[in-house]
Amino acid sequence: MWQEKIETMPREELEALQSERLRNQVKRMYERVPLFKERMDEKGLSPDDIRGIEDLHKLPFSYKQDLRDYYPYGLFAEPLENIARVHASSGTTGKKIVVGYTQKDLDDWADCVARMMYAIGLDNRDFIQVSYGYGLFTGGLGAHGGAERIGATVIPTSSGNTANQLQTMADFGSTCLCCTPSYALYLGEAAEEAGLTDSLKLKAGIFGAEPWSEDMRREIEKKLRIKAYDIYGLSEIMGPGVSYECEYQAGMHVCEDMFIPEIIDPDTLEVLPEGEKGELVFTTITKEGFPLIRYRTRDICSLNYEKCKCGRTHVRMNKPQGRTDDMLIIRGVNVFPSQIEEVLLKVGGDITPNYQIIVDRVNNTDTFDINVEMSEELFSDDIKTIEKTERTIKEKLREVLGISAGVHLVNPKSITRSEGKAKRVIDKRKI
Ligand code: DLL
Repeated sequence: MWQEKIETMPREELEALQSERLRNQVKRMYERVPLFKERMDEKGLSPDDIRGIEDLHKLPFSYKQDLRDYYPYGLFAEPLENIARVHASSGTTGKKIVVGYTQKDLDDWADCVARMMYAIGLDNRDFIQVSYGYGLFTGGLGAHGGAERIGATVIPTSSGNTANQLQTMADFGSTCLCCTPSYALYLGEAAEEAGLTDSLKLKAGIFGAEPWSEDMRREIEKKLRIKAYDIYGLSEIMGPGVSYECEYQAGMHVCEDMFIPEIIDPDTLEVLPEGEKGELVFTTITKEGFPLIRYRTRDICSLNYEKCKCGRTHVRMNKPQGRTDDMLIIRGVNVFPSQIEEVLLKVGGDITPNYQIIVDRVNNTDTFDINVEMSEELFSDDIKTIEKTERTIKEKLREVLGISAGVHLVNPKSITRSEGKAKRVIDKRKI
C-alpha cells in the first residue's frame, strides 16, 4: 500500500486523528474565513464547542453558491502568496468557481491519487497516459501529480485528438489510461477501427469525472482489454482522488484522513444512518488553501463502513447515482441548463426562450442537442438566415460550455408547454 499506516489505520485511531484535525481546522477557519465565522456566530457556536467528529453535525453547511458569492479568492484561508496553484470549474451562470492549493495541498492531493495507482498495481515501471483535460479542470493535473508521485512515466497527452492519442498509446507503450469513462469507450472503439487494439499494452484505466454504470465498465474492459477503475472527486474539495476504487472494485475508499464524508437527507438536512442513500457532504480537515466545512456536493450516494477485503479501513462510497441539482455531466463536462438559457437570451431577437435540451448516449458517446423555437419573423425568413442563427448559437454555446451541441431551430410553438415547471431537459441516458 502507498501509505499503509494511514490506509489501514484501525477505525478508532482514524477517528481520533479526524477529531484532532477537525478541531484544528475549525479554529483555523474561524480566524481566517469571515463567512465561516459569521455562520458559526449565527448558530451561537464557538470553535471550542467542537470537541471532535461527534460534533460535526452541529457545524454550518457550505454551498457552491458561496464560491460564486466570494469569487475569486474570498474564501481562501491562506494569504495569496502561499497559494501555489488555482483550479476552477464552471458555475451555473458561466461565472467560474475558483479553488486554491498550497504546496502542501498539492502534495496531499498527489498522495491520494498515488494511493489509488499503487492499490491497482501500478508503480515506477508503468507508463501512465493522462488523457483528462489539462488546465483549470482538475482531471489532467490531478492524475499527473499522482502518477509522478509513484515514480511512473507520465504521458501528458491531455484530451482530444483521438487518432494521435491512440498512436501515442501504442508507440509509447502506455500501460494505464486516465480519462473520462465515455472517452475511454470511444478510444476503445476507435482503436478497434484503426486496428490498433493488438498493439496496445494497456492493463488498467482510471476513469471518473462523470457517472458510469457497471455495464459501461464491462464494455470498456472488453474493448480495451484492461481492468477499469472508478475515481471520484470534485473541484471544490480537491479533484480526482477524494475517493477511489481499490483492486476489488467494490466501492470507492474515501481518503478519510483528509476528508470526512456524511450522508444527509437533502430536505430535512439530518445525517442519515450508514447505508442509506442521500446527499454526500464533505469536510476537508487537512486542506490549507481552500478548506470547506460540510460542503454539500449535491451528489447522491451511500456509504459503506464494512471492512474491505483489501484491508483498507477507510469508508467506501457507492457510485454516485445522480444529483440533487440540475447539473448535467456531458462528455465529462459540467453543464448547467441556466448557462444555455443565458446564451439563448443573449442571442435574443430571432429566437424565443422556449428550448429543450436532449441528452442521449449513442455508441457509448454522449449526444447533446438543443431545440430552440424560432420567432414568427425568423420562421418566415429564408433558410440561410435560419442557418446563420443556428451557427451563431452553436458558436456562443461552445464558447461558454467548452463542448459543442447540435442546435436545431424548430417551428414556433412546437415545443410542448408545461403547466408546471418547464421540462427543459430530456436525459435519455441510462446510468
Ligand atoms: O470531475 C474531478 C474529477 C476529475 C474526478 C477526474 C474524477 C476524475 P468537477 O468537474 O468539479 O470535478 O465535477 C465534479 O463530477 O460532483 C460528480 O457529480 C461528478 N463526478 C466526479 N467523479 C465521478 C465519478 C471532477 N467517479 C462532479 N462518478 C461531482 C460519478 C462523478 N460522478
